[in-house]
Amino acid sequence: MSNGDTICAVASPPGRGGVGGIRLSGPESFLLAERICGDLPPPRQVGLRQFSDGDGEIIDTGLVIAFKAPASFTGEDVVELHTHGSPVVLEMLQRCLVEAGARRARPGEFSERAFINDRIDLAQAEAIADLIASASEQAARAASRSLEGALSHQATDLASALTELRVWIEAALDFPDEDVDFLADGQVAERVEAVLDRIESLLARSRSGRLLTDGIRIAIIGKPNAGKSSLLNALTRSDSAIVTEIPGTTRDVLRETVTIAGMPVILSDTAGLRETVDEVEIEGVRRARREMQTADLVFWVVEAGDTNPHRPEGLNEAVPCIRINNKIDLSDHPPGASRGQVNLSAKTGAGLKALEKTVLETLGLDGETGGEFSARQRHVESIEKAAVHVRRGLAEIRTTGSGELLAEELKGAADSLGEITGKLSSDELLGRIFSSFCIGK
Ligand SMILES: Nc1nc2c(ncn2[C@@H]2O[C@H](COP(=O)(O)OP(=O)(O)O)[C@@H](O)[C@H]2O)c(=O)[nH]1
Ligand SMILES: [Mg+2]
Repeated sequence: MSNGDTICAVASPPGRGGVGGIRLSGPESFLLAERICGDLPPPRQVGLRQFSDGDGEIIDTGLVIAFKAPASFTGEDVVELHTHGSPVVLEMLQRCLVEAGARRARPGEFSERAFINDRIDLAQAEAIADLIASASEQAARAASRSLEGALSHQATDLASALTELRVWIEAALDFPDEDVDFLADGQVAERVEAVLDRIESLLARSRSGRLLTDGIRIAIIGKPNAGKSSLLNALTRSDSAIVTEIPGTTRDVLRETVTIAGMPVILSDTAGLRETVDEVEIEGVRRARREMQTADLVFWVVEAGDTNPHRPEGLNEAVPCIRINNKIDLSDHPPGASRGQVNLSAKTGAGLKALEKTVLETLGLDGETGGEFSARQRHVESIEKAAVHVRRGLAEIRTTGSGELLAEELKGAADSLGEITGKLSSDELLGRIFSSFCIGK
């Protein structure tokens, strides 16, 4: 990761548009930009300039802004050139910059430099990518809050609390002659428990945040003819899935993206679960099972008249499941939700609103705290690891009374949380994260 050179990239999306942008970052940024547009306006002020190539021929007229290090996105000297949004103009200008000595940036290299120069931490850099990629309003708002540091601050606060606790315990171990043996008197366990509560709470909220970033994957499963495809169509307000009265119509997994109360949702309609000799259907059933095991949530669709349906085999205990009693227009069930079940009619639409509400409740995305900040699977795993360490430490102090082992686990937990902000991340992990960004970011 050399910080010495000056990088440039088109920062606007590919294709034509009203405005296009080129970004430069590094020690030579001002010099290189001056070659193209003459003198620069004072830092952070917009200047209208003509952009010319190496022979002095005008390519375009546009706006230029310079940012003096360290008060810039990357923490280095940065210049932004705002041109007309023509891919040809942008490429011509970029070629001039490269001929003058700039290097084309790798994907995510601007964010990487911002991270290296301590302008943002790793979770914030990821939030920029997630904000740009956000598929719904809630997801965008959540990513924006993570970019402001909502996740980072909580992870950092918890890591500090763990470290403080560890230092306190280590001090007690170093001075064993004190009157009170506080390691044995339950005080320590109480304090560790309090921190564990906070970790569990952050974990739950990060799981919700992860759903916003990746989209909530919901698998619709059930027996043939229960109305799975009809439900998909009702929720997407389309006729994407083929609906017939012939059992076994759906054979492959069909995915559709919708937003439910502002949340991005990826619905998958699957083949009805049944024993069959049809080779295509067997594969379809296999795919349906895989889908329900990897989903974030399962819609188990049954016919409302079916009073004692068999719970599908292989339903992963860890995946929450909402039982949907469909076709209530044919029975006398009232529409609505009760006890994790929802009565509805995919045909008339009665009860669909109650289903949407139940989805949010089941995933903890309702109310004030739902979707507080965006998160990634990587963050969820780090917090899970931290919780495992703390639980192990707690068991240690309760069974063996060992303060040393508890202190060790608390250190492990704080280190795991440190991975979120990148304070303690390997170069390999950093490389993987930044290279998944787009160029110019
Ligand atoms: N009356 C009524 N019929 C429905 C409802 N939902 C689905 N159906 C019918 O049930 C049959 C099977 O529906 P389909 O969506 O293909 O079921 P799948 O096999 O589970 O995908 C079709 O004839 C649908 O029109 C409903 O809510 N009410
Ligand atoms: Mg179907």
